[in-house]
Amino acid sequence: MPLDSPLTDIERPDIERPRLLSGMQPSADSLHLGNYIGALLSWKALQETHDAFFFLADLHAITVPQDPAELRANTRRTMAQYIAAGIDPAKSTLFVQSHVPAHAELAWVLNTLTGFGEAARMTQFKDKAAKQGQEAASVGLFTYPILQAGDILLYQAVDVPVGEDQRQHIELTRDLATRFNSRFGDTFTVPKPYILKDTAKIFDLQNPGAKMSKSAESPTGLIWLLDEPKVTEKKIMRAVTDADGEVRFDREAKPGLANLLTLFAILGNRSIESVVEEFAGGGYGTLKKALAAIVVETVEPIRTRTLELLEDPAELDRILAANAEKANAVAEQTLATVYDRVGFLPPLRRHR
Ligand code: ATP
Ligand code: LTN
Repeated sequence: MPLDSPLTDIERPDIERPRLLSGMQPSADSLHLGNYIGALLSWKALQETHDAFFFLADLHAITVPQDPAELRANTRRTMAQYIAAGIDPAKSTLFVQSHVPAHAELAWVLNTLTGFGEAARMTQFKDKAAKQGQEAASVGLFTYPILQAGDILLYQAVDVPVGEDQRQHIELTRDLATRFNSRFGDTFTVPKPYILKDTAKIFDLQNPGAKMSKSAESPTGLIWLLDEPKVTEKKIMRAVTDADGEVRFDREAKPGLANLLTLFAILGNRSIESVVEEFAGGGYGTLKKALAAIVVETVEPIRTRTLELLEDPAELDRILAANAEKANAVAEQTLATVYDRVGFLPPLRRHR
């Protein structure tokens, strides 16, 4: 560590409220029920116990082609859905990634510490590149996990709640943090993977072998948070089940029904056993009807609140600006330390 370093005061997370960070890409105009259950519900609970930072990963979104006007609109809409779903900008720091220039700046430094082979092992890149055709995939898509590592390390986050598919990116983040710390002196908190339980995984209503995902082939298997109640009801009533008609939980043999029971239990805040007990002996139709009512009860207030928030984009932008200021204050401090540690000459003044 440089002994003459003027920047040794690294902000460390408050142990009482560990620092937490997570984000999603604003790559659709509505979030779906899988995003709500797999991410937003747990984020909402975690903001009570953690010093939480949640952001919209717009820098990540452009790693695949985006229409500029749509990206801008989707970013506001997704942010409105975070707030409508209960992420409170007074409790959590809620911001847009591109409003904090340090993300791109730290990513550059981390790029120089990442081995080419190391990056090439990331399976999400392989999957996404295969979808587009290897030749069409951008270098940005290749370095996506390094940008993600920077997101996490800038805030000295301890906990990073993500789905199982992101585990490899968190491992890379840990490796890069450890590498930087041993080469340049203790700078980054090494984050812990905080993998959300697989029980929170929601499957496609038409294709229950696949997770509910915005890149699904058909929209009928997805419940969008911004769907009208009638549409939601219809999608649930038409959900694929099986022919034996017996209400019991069996993920392997009865994946469609298992998904409906999981949704019922999570949104109704009860155990799967109690749902099975209540509906055993009845047909799937009765279960679906009751489930549709619970889903609408959950989703409708989110839809209404989102539309309300979107009526006042200036207020939304004001919230984002205030939160970006909080995020920038933390991120700038880490970045300044990193720049110093790698040996950059201090600028007389930062140009923003
Ligand atoms: P894509 O189709 O581009 O992969 P997606 O709809 O699967 O998108 P992501 O943007 O990858 O969603 O994920 C955002 C967040 O939502 C992540 O935290 C992820 O774990 C969670 N999530 C996404 N789909 C589901 C699902 N079906 N069940 C539970 N959680 C989910
Ligand atoms: N890759 C993540 C989104 C994401 C993220 C992050 C999550 C970008 N940067 C930092 C946690 C921490 C995804 O696709 N779900």
